Order: sequence, then structure tokens, then C-alpha cells
Amino acid sequence: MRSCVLDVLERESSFLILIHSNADPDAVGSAVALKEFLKLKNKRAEICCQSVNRMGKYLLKNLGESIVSEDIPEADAVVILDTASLSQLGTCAAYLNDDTRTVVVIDHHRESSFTQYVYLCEDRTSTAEILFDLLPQKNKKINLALLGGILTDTGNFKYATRQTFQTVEKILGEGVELYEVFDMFSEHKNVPKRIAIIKGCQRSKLHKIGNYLVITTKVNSHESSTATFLTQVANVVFVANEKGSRIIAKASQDVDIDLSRIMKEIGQLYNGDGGGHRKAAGASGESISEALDHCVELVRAALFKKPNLLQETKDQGKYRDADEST
Ligand SMILES: [Mn+2]
Repeated sequence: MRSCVLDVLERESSFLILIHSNADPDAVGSAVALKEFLKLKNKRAEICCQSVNRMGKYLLKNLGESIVSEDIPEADAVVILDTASLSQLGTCAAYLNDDTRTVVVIDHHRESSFTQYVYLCEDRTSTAEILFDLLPQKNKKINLALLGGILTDTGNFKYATRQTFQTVEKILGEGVELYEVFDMFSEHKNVPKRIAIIKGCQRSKLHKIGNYLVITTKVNSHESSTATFLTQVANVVFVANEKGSRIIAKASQDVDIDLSRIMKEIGQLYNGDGGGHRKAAGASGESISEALDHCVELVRAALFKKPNLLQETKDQGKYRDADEST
């Protein structure tokens, strides 16, 4: 199938590269690498997708690339990358209607609704790895784009396989340094966010419930990033945004707690609403930034598998010995 794909890339002269909406760095990196390869071949290529996620935007910016979402030029062939179904293409699915054009799909997802096309699917940790093996000619930009996709789709190599590292070894052998790709996703250029996180750390209150560490804090912005940062050291984190009248709650994977229930209850108590997922939830309401201690009490109740301690004030002192609030 690889040679069929290469035949299309050699034969046609203009390409439309489609990737899934809310494109991640694997989709973006694969698309940029393919576009750059086609440019080296003096062919015309445009990347089209409905939207790009935050990490994908970092990659685009660092590689000096752009994508289009409307006014798409005509192309001989369409290449779909890192996408398993038509719905994932979002608004860009419209560019598949012309069935006279050649369509190529390169992907690493198992279940695909695109198998009727020239379809290259390999069991790899990223689409970028498949492209690395496929493209016969590469430059620094291509290698950086692909390594960016590999890095993020493997969760910073957490889910990488031996095959992933073999590909990475080859990329490093072509003159890319590992720090260059980590730098592309660095948050260090986002000064306001870093300040918010640092202030969130400074204002942190630590509550020790048994062996669990719960942190509450307040920021004026970036409460979600602050909560994510603090879950690196705490089991449960509540971050209030004083301006926005909301609280974000996050928990590490090792704690069995349903934060969506806690946030729902807090939202109702403060004349607002709340909910979300078990390990990441939020609530909004009047003066809700005053609710942080309430949140801790609900965590205490949940962790000790007790009914809601808000209604059982007489029991509240029971676990005080274990609480080393600072
Ligand atoms: Mn992927």
C-alpha cells in the first residue's frame, strides 16, 4: 500500500491535506511534513482543517506554517491524515464530495470508515511515524514536525514502543535535537499564564486528609492550567477564579473520587450549577470563591465514604487530627 500512496504523491501535482478538527500535533505535524515534502517536489499543497487545538497551534507557530478553513483551492488529490471518520473532519468533510479526485488516507487508528480509498494504516503510536517511514526525502522542518507529532501522541514517550524509539533514533540521526521539539511545546512564552500559576502556588492552602493531599487556591485567570499544574503534587485541587465566580476541580489518577458530584453540589449551594467528569469538574455561582473550604469538607466526606458532612456538622471535628491545614 505504501507504493500506491507514493504513486499518487508522484503522479498528481496539487494536493489538499485534510486533518481532523481540533487538530492535535500528530495531525498538524503530519500535515506540515507532507506539505513540506510536496513543496520539495515542486507540488502545490494546502492544509485544511476546521480547528486546531492549543498544542497544535504551538507546532504551527514554531514551524511557521498556516492552515486554511475556507476558500479552499482546487486540487488533484486529497490526502486525509490521522482521521478515522468523516465526522471527525467537521466542516472539511465537504471537500470529499468530489468523487472524481484521488483520495489517500494515512492513519494509525484501528477502526476507519475510509477503507474504500487508497488506505495506509499501520499499528503505530502516531501517524507521524508512518509518514517518517513513507516519505523518501526529508529536511529539518519535516523531521521537527514529525517528532512533534510523535512526542505528543505518545504522551511525552510514556506510551512509546520500541518501534517509536527506533523512529526517534533515526530522526535524531538526521540532526534534530530532542530539546528542540520539547521547546516548541514549552509554556515558557506564556507569561500571564505562568504568573497565574505562580500566584496560585503562593496562595495555596494544603489540607491533609489521611494520606491524601488536597490543595485549595485562588487566581484571577488560568484556573484550569493552575489546577493541572498543582495535580502534579496534590491528589485533589480546587482553584477558584474570583473574577469569574467559578471553581475548577481536578484530581490525580490515583484517587477514587467523583469531582463532578462535588462540583454539582457546590454549584447548587451557591445558587449556580456544576458538573463535569470524575477527575475534572467545575462549578459556578454567587461568591463561589468562598466555597473552597466547603469543597475540602466534601472531599473529606467522599474519601471516608461518609454521607455529606455539610449536613453532619457534629462529625466534622472527627478527622481534624489528620488535617494539617497550613
Ligand atoms: Mn494521532
